[in-house]
Amino acid sequence: TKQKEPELPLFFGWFLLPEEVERIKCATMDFLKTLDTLEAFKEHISEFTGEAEKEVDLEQYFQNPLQLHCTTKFCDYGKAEGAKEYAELQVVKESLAKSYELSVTALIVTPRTFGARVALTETQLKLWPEGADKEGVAPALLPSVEALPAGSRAHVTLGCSAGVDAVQTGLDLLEILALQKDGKEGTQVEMDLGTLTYLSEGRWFLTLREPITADTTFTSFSD
Ligand code: 2AM
Repeated sequence: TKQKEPELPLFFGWFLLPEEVERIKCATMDFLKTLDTLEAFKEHISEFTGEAEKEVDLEQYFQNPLQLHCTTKFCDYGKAEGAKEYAELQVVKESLAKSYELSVTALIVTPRTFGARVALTETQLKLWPEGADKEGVAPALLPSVEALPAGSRAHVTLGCSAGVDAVQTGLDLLEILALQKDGKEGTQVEMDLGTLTYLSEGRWFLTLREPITADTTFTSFSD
């Protein structure tokens, strides 16, 4: 008899431990609370609300994801390209259920997403699939993305605005990194947590003075 193929998960990734989730949520929510009170932010409020005078409560604007994590490979139960190959990698199999410390070096806010940029270590990069950075990237952005170091897309989605899918966070991050590389930074504001930079069209990037670390477990997830 033929053996049944092992089923593939929705995705693989590093999942923040429950006690870490609270800590990260507190720190990042404090940032959101401050951001929407800044004059620099208010000047560009229409990029979030569509109207110049309207106010926005960013804490309400973004809906929280259920479990904070940094996706490595989106498998879509095997429908995604390269899913099976990834699941069968020795390094993936060996790393399941192991602990990893992720380092968050920046936060991004756009009209669509709120996310944390993750700086991967050499060891963590071994779990980052080849070509993952450019998957689903618009052709116009591809040359800039290909010029970024591997793992540039690594992030934790902290929230999405109504009707936006989490996959957008990585795309927003790449767009911001590409604009930065081209020297397209606008207004800069010094905050307690670090330097906040505006990058047009409602895109904000906070470079953290001190990285925020978070303990995680590498595992697969299926709904
Ligand atoms: P995220 O990594 O930005 O949070 C389940 O949908 C998870 O897989 C989410 O965490 C989501 O985004 C990620 N995801 C969904 N579709 C994806 C895709 N096409 N490519 C990469 N990641 C995807």
